[in-house]
Amino acid sequence: MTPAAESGDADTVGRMGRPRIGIGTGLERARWSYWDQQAMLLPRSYIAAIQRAGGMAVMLPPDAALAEDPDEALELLDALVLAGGADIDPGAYGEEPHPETKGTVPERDAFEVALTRAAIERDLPVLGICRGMQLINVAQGGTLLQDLPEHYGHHEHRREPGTFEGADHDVRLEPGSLAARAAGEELHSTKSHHHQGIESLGRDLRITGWSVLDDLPEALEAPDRQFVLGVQWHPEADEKSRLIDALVREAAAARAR
Ligand SMILES: [Mn+2]
Repeated sequence: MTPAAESGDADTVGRMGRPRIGIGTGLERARWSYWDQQAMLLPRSYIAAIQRAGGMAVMLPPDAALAEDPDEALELLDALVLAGGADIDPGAYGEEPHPETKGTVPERDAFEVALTRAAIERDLPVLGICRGMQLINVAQGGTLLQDLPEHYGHHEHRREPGTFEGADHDVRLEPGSLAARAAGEELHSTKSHHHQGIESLGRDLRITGWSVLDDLPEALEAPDRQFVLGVQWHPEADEKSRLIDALVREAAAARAR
């Protein structure tokens, strides 16, 4: 962490405005008021966590033109968050869907893969959460395990669909890694809700966190970048987590440079 990131945040924000944190939205059928339609959506917890950390959240819906030219959006941003959500279409890593791989949205996948590759290329700070960590791996040519319960014979990474209840296993973080520095500790409790995970690792990435349950990769990062981090758990759902604050601080420092 640079000194600029730790001190003078208020001055920096006053001069520069809040750091702009882009976050890819889901594309899902949703119901509200009288309506039942396709919607671009995110749980409020992601937006609230970015705002609490001092960032301005900029929602990025799937956009075919941006998938062609991601820099048009990235030029406006100081960091990129890849949120949780639907399983990634296994076609994106050259595999057939497992029966438990459901609700895929290839339009969102293609958009976010393009954004992620371009963000890593220009060394924009990136935080991938759950699906977002898997997406960083796929964007870099890695593959996913499509159904952890089949592979490991347990449901500890997602006890009950739709809640984090009971799935709060710990992860071990590599001492000195970005994951450990951002979390502020090397044994970290998590809010977990996933049934897929990393299989083969993508280019220029390193695994720096593992589940204490089964050694499943739970954090990955790009060691030759300032801040490219993926975590398999949900910091936005955990008031104690410092990960999103770390991203926003990094974005503020990058903005001030
Ligand atoms: Mn897990």
